[in-house]
Amino acid sequence: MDINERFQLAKKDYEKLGIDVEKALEKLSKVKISIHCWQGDDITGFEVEERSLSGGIDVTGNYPGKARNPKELRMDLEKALSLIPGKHKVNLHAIYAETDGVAVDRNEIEPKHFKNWVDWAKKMDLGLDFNPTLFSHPKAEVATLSHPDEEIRDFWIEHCKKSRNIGEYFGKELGQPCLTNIWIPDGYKDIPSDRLTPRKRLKDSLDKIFEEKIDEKYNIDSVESKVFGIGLESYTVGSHEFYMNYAAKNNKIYLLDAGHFHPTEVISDKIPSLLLFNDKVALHVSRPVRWDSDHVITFDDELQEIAKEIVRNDALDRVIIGLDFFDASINRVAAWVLGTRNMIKALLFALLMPNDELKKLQEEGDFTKRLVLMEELKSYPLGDIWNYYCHINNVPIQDEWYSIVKEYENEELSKRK
Ligand code: RNT
Ligand code: ZN
Repeated sequence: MDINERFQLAKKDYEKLGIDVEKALEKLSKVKISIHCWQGDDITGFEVEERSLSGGIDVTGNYPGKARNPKELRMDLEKALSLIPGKHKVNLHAIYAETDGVAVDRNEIEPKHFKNWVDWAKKMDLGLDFNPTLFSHPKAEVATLSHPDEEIRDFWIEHCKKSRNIGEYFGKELGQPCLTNIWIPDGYKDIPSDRLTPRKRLKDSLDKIFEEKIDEKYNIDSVESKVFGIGLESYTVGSHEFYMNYAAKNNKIYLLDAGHFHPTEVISDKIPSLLLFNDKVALHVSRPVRWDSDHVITFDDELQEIAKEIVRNDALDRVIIGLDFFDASINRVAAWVLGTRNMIKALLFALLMPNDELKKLQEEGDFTKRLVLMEELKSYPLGDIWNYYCHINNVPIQDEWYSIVKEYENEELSKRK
């Protein structure tokens, strides 16, 4: 039986549950995932000065083939994108500026340093998102936007302002808004004697950063919270409550990273609450293993729950889905492809559920049938619908994409020293 025949049969199964499969695929095709560029080079970037990764995050592994320059990074992204169904966005960090060998400090970055990315995005029909980089820099050793020294704070405020202008440039050039996301590593290793003052300074810095009004047609802003980092175990200035309140009061988007909460706390449960009070919510979908380890996302329970909360609350256009994982112990192109395909597949899984029926069962108190249906759906022929979706989007089905990545590894990645 070929892909089409299997699709037709599978469709019948879902139709019995009242699901319109074609409509689900149509919806899925409109979803853009923001694919983070930093999986390709272990968050190294292209700055002229050699700087090691800081900020309490870590990339482990030394699988060969890490991208060493913009040309390689874009080439690797192109390979990954050719194996992922749909049209998406690429998420950049400020450290991916191209400055022609000239040292340009973070407070001096300009749109022109991202022209190559924009030209490439146009050629590839991609959107771009952006992040100021407030780590891996000598001025970020102690703190950034909450630093006690005003001069250092101003440096980082300027960096964030410049970043928003770059976001605006992306939006204008590419005809779709850029999400510019602020994450800072500020915090303390040990018990603080004052939790309020650094937060006051962060609040004040953010107010300054957002003073300039930028048309939301071009740039939208988000703020990302965290609970701890390596070396910052006891206190994080930009905590969950801090940013959730800041975003709500200032009309900014709150960004939930799946790895930034306590080990048994999940972001899926937070999505509906945020949707009730905000027009938009942003995500960094990641997979924490015992800590914020940023493993490649798998098709696990939490990924499915995240997708379900987006889909059944009809929020595919209100939840901005970004990915944030970085594994250097496996083929980096494979990591991108696998993680992004899993995200899309999880959305498809959620789209192929009788969500109205399931809600009704809960309202009626029929928890037995609710559980039965949710469990049985796990072995419905999702794979046949997924293969068909890949097929009509001209990308390989099942694990067939892997041999293409392997070939790319043999011919390209393995030759990088
Ligand atoms: C760090 C945050 C942040 C970074 C990227 C590189 O814990 O998740 O989003 O991963 O900005
Ligand atoms: Zn993140």
